[in-house]
Amino acid sequence: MAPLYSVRMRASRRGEHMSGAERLVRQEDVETVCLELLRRGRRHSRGTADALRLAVDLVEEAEIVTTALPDLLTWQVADVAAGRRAALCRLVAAGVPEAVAGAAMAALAKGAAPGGGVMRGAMLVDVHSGERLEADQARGVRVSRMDLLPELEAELQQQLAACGLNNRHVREALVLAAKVLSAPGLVAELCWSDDPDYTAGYVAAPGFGYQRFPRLKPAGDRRGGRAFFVDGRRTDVEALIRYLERTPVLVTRPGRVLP
Ligand code: WAQ
Ligand code: MG
Ligand code: MG
Ligand code: MG
Repeated sequence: MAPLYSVRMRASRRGEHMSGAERLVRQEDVETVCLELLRRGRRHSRGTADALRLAVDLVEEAEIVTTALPDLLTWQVADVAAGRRAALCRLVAAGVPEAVAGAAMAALAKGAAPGGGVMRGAMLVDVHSGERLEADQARGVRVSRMDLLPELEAELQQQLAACGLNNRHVREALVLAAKVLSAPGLVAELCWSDDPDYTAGYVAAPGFGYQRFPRLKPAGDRRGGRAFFVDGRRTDVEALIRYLERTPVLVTRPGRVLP
């Protein structure tokens, strides 16, 4: 395999997170991807950035892990309240106690960072105690060093286009969820976007797929985020965080996209 480079971007405005992205690319694509992320981070639906960071790191080839995309399905929901009820119900089905799932949803709804802002990364929630395990609750755990094998891109875009879902939010969230679901001790993930013009979100879990809900927040709402539910009793949390942040994961196998 040719060497891969991790390319990460984060953009902020007066210290507030605006957008971010993480890719794993071949050497000949590093420049193009840097430029693409620079342009994307500068102007975002959350606001124009006043600071932007780009990081490029060569990835240790021997460390690369491969995984599959989760199967995708959509639950049609009439409104935000129905979407949140359905998401809660799917989290419970995935093994998260209702009280723990409900508390995490409430935290995302009001802004999970201290003071109610948006976090750059995800909350890490113990399914047994409901406690938050991430060291920095303003930042959270930012999953990085993952991407889709370039040879799978066209197939994925076709599958998604057939369901009217071929947009960047879906493609990137699927890849992120693929890495998250491959992590040791991970029970489930809950997400909805912090982009004011994107109201969809999902619940994902190992062996359960990526189950999306078109409405998990009202249009115009700038609050969103992610919660990773973990089995705190049986998981080395430090190792889990290291895996999420550092281990390069390449998605080499497609999933199904259900109509
Ligand atoms: N690692 C951890 N948390 C992240 C990451 C990451 N790499 N990227 C984003 N987050 C967190 C962070 O708190 C953001 O504020 C929040 O998630 C939302 O990020 O239709 O667009 O990039 O199926 O705005 C999901 C639904 C869209 C897609 C998710 O998230 C669909 C989305 P965004
Ligand atoms: Mg983003
Ligand atoms: Mg994103
Ligand atoms: Mg966003």
